[in-house]
Amino acid sequence: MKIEQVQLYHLSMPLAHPFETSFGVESHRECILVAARSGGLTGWGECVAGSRPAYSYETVATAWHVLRDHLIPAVLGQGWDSVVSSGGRTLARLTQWVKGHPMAKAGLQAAAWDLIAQRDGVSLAAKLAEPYPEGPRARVSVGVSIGIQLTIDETLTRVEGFLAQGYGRIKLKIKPGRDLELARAARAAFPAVPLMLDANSAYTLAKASLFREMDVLDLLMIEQPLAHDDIFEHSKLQRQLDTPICLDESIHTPAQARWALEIDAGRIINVKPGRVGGLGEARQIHDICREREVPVWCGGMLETGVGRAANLALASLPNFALPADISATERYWVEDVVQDRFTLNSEDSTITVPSRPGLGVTVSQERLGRFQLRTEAFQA
Ligand code: OSB
Ligand code: MG
Repeated sequence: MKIEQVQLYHLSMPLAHPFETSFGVESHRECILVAARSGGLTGWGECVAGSRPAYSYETVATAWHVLRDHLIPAVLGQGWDSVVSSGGRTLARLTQWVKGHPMAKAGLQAAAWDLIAQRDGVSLAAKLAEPYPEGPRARVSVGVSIGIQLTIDETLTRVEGFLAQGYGRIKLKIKPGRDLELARAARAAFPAVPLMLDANSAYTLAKASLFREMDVLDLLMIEQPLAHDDIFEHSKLQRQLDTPICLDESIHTPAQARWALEIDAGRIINVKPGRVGGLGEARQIHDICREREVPVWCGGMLETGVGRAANLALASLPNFALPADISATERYWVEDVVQDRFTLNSEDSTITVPSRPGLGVTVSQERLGRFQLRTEAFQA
């Protein structure tokens, strides 16, 4: 396979509801879509870097630069047989010299996965599941991630709304000053609901007692309580808690996943292809955790339908054992950039994995035109 042309689209899309985390509020989501052309096929990938370096150091601007000046020139016109591993010439080998910038790499790699699945006439889920005899799941168990609201009551009202829609797992964002009281109120209002918190790295180990007080609330997990680049202090905190810590921001490579598990820095890993450099690396982390009987789940970055379809394919693999942050289209977008809309199967809190060849969604050229801030094409 040879990529003959790559086109980048910098998009800004209005969110259906503003999303607040411990690092700020977003009313629009910026991202880059990557279209890779080969032999009459077009593969699509989403680069989830946003407008500000708050979740990670990458932004649309850094990712655009790294894609345009380094990653795309490295792959254009070069032959490859698979995206990762399986011997032969891999696409990953062409870009592995680039240090860091996982979101930029993951966007390009996702487009390549779509191409190869289309070429073979199989769904992306089936392509990613090739190493596993049991194959991909047809439906993925999902939950919803609720941003910080103005008041605790408002949060509870939103939880109630999502439960009524059929979501079976609720994640609440917390920040200093909006944490223990919120968690207690949510547990009191919804005693039996699978509930978890995400701190997005807003605390230090000095706040360990706060998390110890949460231990009685029967939380599914506490996601990324401490610094974005830490595993050492997470291991000190995990030692003091029964509630599993889930690592998000801290895990960028399969090696880091191994190190974190080895020192018990957490007992669950949130896998996001963008954070770890691609679907191939995400699958490797899945495998590392599976060997150690550590469950993983697929996180979200408020993706468009392009990234959402890829995440559903990833989350269909066997060790994605906990509900994903992959909610229905309407939770994010009034209008998505793809024509397809993902809906919740409310009877079992799942979303059906696309089964058409490749990603299984169709990008709307009209909406692409309307949401794009800029576009640039690169030829071999
Ligand atoms: O920490 O998981 C996170 C969104 C943007 C950046 C970071 C995170 C999130 C979410 C939203 O929690 C998950 C989703 O896409 O539904
Ligand atoms: Mg998180």
